Amino acid sequence: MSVRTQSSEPPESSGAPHRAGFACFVGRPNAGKSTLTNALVGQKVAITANQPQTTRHTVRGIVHRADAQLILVDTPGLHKPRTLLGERLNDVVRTTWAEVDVIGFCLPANEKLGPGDRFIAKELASIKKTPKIAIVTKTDLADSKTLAEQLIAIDQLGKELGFEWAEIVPVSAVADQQVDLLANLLVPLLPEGPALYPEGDLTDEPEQVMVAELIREAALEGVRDELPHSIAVVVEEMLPREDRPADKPLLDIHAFVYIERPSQKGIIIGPKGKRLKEVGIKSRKQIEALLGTPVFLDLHVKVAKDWQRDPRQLRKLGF
Ligand SMILES: Nc1nc2c(ncn2[C@@H]2O[C@H](COP(=O)(O)OP(=O)(O)OP(=O)(O)O)[C@@H](O)[C@H]2O)c(=O)[nH]1
Ligand SMILES: [Mg+2]
Repeated sequence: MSVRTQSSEPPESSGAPHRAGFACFVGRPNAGKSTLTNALVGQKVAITANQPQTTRHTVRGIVHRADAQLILVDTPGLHKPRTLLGERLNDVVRTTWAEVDVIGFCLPANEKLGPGDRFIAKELASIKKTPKIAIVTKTDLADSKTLAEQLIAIDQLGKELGFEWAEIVPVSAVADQQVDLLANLLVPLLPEGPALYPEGDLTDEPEQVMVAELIREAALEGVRDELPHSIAVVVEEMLPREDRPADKPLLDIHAFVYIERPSQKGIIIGPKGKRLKEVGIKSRKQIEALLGTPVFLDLHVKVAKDWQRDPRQLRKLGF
């Protein structure tokens, strides 16, 4: 077993061929895939939340280095689907595996391997040609004994399924431990080639989608049970306000927060609209930081009955 625990040398700036390619992060919901993607990119390109199934589509984050361009494909957590949306998300993940140069399987350090992890590992075993790195996430939440046991269990899991991990890397995205090392280990597994995205692009997410995601992230905070899954956000319009002087621009953003049942409306809006207002303030700040312009955010709540199970509604919401 080779476990990486030391920082490796920074990449040589000359001599080595330039590499460019794709690495995807897979794992159970809530394993820390999106947080790790953001840490590697150095900016928030994917929203995160302390709830399973936060990510609902693949998000590409781009890491630019002198020696390589590493494109990270953050995928929705793989899980047992209970709705049509869940099935769609799993399909997205499996399609992605076939297209990437290396797969990073994320397993939290502070949770024992479970049936969900084994299920994913088994599927990974069938993808023979693609190198697989096991990434032990959230190491700041585990003591050294727990971490050591986890590393052994993961090594064992590979052996049981008849393959060897290309690497096993413990990281903490939150404490910024070994995140650079992970990048250094992923890069050599990419094919040689020129950059695939323009310098400076950190993601290929359209602005409108990023804005909707930031609103959804704010709306997810503090909601429980089934409600997180019921929330979807669509930005209908983003338009610069007319009649504004050039040095005082304002961007009008009109967005809808969708829920599945009328009974959920009260929770999202809160007493006297307090909660929705907070969601608006919080996400507006993030949107302004992202777009670099003052924003007027107009948020409305709408019911899209049982949208997670309805093919027509799913299409309307972009799935
Ligand atoms: N302490 C600690 N928490 C982390 C770390 N990485 C992620 N988390 C937390 O774990 C939770 C889930 O993180 P996400 O990045 O949203 O997980 P995910 O795997 O993308 O989840 P899905 O999109 O639902 O599949 C969030 O509350 C994160 O803040 C870490 O390195 N340390
Ligand atoms: Mg995610």
